[in-house]
Amino acid sequence: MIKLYNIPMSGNCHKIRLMLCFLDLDYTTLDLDLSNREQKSEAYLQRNPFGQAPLLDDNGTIIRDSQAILVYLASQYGGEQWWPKAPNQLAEISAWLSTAANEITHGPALLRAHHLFGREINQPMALATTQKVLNIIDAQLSNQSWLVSNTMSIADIAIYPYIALAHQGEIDISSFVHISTWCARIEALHHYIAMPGIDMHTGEQ
Ligand SMILES: N[C@@H](CCC(=O)N[C@@H](CS)C(=O)NCC(=O)O)C(=O)O
Repeated sequence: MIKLYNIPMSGNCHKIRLMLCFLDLDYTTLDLDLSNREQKSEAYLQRNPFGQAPLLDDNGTIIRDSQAILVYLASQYGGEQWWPKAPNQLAEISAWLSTAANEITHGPALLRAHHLFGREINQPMALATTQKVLNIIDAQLSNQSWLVSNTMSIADIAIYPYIALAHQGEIDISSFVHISTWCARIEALHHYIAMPGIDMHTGEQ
């Protein structure tokens, strides 16, 4: 059985919870006890030296990092819909995974960490990063339903959670119509699951 080392309030972990559900895979979540710093315990650091979640254990195959786990699940279990063969599509998906790890992490995810968990951040820089990445994503979605090609991919899953949680970082995405519609499109999918803090979006899909 697939085991997901998990933090319930983590958008990075939610990417993996979503992917496992979309693939309809059996899995179990092991919630880390943050109050006892379980993520920094010797036993956990042996699995992930970075001391972070998500971490996937697929019958002994251990993968850290949300983007890497999405790649693993898509290529191992997803078939061509989730892991296309075309090099240009794979490159485009990789570019969005990088955006998730960079601009999304240093923009909306950081603002949420500040407003929800009190993390010290450079707010003007996080706000500027957020505005820029939201503009780019909204433009990308203005004439296509999904971030890459004409079908949902792990690019969408990697970008979605911290956008849907952006209001917890005091960012209002309602003026980004294409993003709001894309969120609603994802939330309408069979097997979609929410997490605390995600309010379902409305919009024509
Ligand atoms: N690049 C990593 C970042 C993971 C990460 O930042 N995890 C946070 C939760 S969202 C964490 O484990 N925080 C606990 C800690 O760092 O002690 C990924 O995408 O998985």
